Amino acid sequence: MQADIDAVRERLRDAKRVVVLTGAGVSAESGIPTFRGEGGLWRNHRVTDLATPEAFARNPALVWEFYNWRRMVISKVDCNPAHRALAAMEKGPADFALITQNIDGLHFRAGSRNVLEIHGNIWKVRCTYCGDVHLEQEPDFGTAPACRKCGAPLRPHVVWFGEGLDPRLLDTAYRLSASCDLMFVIGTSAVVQPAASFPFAAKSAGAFVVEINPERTPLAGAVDLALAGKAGEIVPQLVRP
Ligand code: BJW
Ligand code: ZN
Repeated sequence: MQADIDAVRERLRDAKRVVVLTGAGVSAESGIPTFRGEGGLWRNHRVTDLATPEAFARNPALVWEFYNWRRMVISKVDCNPAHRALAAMEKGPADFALITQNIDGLHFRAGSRNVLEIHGNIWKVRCTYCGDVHLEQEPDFGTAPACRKCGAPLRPHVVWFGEGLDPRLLDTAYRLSASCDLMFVIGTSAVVQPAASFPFAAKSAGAFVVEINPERTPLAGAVDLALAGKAGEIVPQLVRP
């Protein structure tokens, strides 16, 4: 493992364009449950069953309760060594971009700046009618919040299953992936599209792709190097002086 880490440190030193793709595993060590691991249940609902437009149409109050609970959890945790190490990586000599599937905002809190939140942000809400988006930092947002502009129901500004990603963000994410020379894929089960295809875009364009995850994922056979371990333990070793 140490030899692999040293080799990656060397690649990082020489890289011109670095892209990092993160998932829920990066926030796991902050105490935020992942989607598909243990803790991927809320009141006996699979979390992934609540993150859908159908669930919101059926029972918006339940979906809001679920998001209020998550906002509460996130408001009480702190970023961890992996978030901080990625913020440090951005300060290195290479062009750097972080594409995250996480909606918790912890990369920003840790100091990362060039961040694409492709699945949205839990601290933003959007009007279901006029589309107005604004920040709402109070964790408990009630179960039937209404738009201040038009009175229509508000929803979390996140991307649910079956919904399209913001086309501009998606385009930027593909462009970055296909033009980097080093990509890190950290803490994602790599099963949710289109994010799971970014590492393939990077690979096809000739990038060296490193995965960091304690579990084997469907990507493992396709990446150049899979580092088996926790993000909070491995990423800081890549950036320490
Ligand atoms: C650690 C660790 C530690 C633990 N250190 N690691 C093509 C093929 C097949 C299906 C599709 C396809 N295209 C689209 C689909 C359908 C669907 C999809 O991909 N389904 C698959 C599940 C089969 N995709 C979509 O619906 C997407 N929409 C789309 O493509 O639209 C097309 C369209 C175009 C035009 C019009 C209409 C439609 C949207 C996907 C949105 C996903 N949304 C969610 C919810 C966000 C809001 C919220 O959080 O509430 O995003 S679902 C959930 O999964 C969340 C996550 O961002 C996402 C990914 O999960 P992630 O981050 O990988 O977490 P886990 O839990 O799965 O994995 C954690 C990992 O961490 C594990 O591997 C652990 O081992 C590891 N780990 N501790 C490092 N300490
Ligand atoms: Zn409105």
